[in-house]
Amino acid sequence: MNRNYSRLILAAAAIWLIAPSAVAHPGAAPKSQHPKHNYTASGHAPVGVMGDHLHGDGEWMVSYRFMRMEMAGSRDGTDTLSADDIVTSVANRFFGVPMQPPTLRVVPAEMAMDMHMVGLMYGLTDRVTLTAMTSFVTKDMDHITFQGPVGTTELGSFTTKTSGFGDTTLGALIGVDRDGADRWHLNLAISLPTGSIDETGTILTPMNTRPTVRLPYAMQLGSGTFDIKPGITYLGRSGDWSWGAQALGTIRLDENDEGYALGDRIEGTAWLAYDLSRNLSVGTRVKADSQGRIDGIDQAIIGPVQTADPDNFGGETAELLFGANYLFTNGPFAKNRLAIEAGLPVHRDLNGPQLESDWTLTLGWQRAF
Ligand SMILES: [Cu+2]
Repeated sequence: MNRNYSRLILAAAAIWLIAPSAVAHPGAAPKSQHPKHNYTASGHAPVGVMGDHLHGDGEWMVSYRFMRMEMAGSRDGTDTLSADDIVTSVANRFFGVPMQPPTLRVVPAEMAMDMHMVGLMYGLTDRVTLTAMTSFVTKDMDHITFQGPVGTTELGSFTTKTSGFGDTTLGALIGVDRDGADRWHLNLAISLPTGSIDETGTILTPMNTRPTVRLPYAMQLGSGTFDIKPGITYLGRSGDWSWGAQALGTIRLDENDEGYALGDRIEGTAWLAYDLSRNLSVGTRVKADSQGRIDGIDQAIIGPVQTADPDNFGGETAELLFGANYLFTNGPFAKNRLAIEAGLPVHRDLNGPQLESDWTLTLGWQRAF
């Protein structure tokens, strides 16, 4: 963590701590000006979209999202690679370092990632909503180790596991055009490196030893860098139909303490939803994601495995998702929202070899006050 950025944290924290009390709320300000879209299930985008809606002056929202992603099998570009392909044909970038074989010898087979995300939103004014989000992440990766420096004889398998807090995002949504059927806002956020980047685990080497080492990039919990996340969001509505689109970037401001920065990223998404009732909407969404390779290298991450090579990171993916939103409007659960969204990959062009995603699932709960 670069100390020069401690001011950024302080500034962001100050906005959060001071700004709400600095804005006058004479008495209990009426919230009747909130347009109808805040009070239908489709007033919020599919639950996988972040920073999709503004809140009215003085309104709070807390949210919890659970996201699971599962990956299995490897791919380089758009071609799938078997474990045998990898250990016979993919060069080990660390060959030449003592004990490092010429080709890869350890192959990731599967990975599961769970993220528990807790978010807070606050309507500073009708035009500006502050956002904060942090997460708790669990990662599990299963590997196969092949015996010795060459050949396709399997020696055994092992699993590495990490868990802890991920990075934390503080930001603001700024309404540009908030009236009428078409609405626009800007997304501005910074990501703070609260997630660990020096997690370790015990591995099985091709020489049948079991050392504890720093785990590869994909098993770390945070980026280790301060990132800025600029974006723009569009929302439209006509009758029972609503739609929207969002573009969001992640720009790493520096390299982290271990000497690298994850690739910059741009994500674009567009969705369409239909109101079955005021309480229930169903929707579909496409999401495209492009991320660069890792810039730099962590000298402590080394091994005959694809995940230890910073060039095997990022790529282009597209996903097709389906989901539903439910809004309680009456009774003791009024103002609570529940949502689900599941996605399948439709395009994966990876800087590989890299594990490829199989599916994602997001469940969410939101409550406004
Ligand atoms: Cu909200």
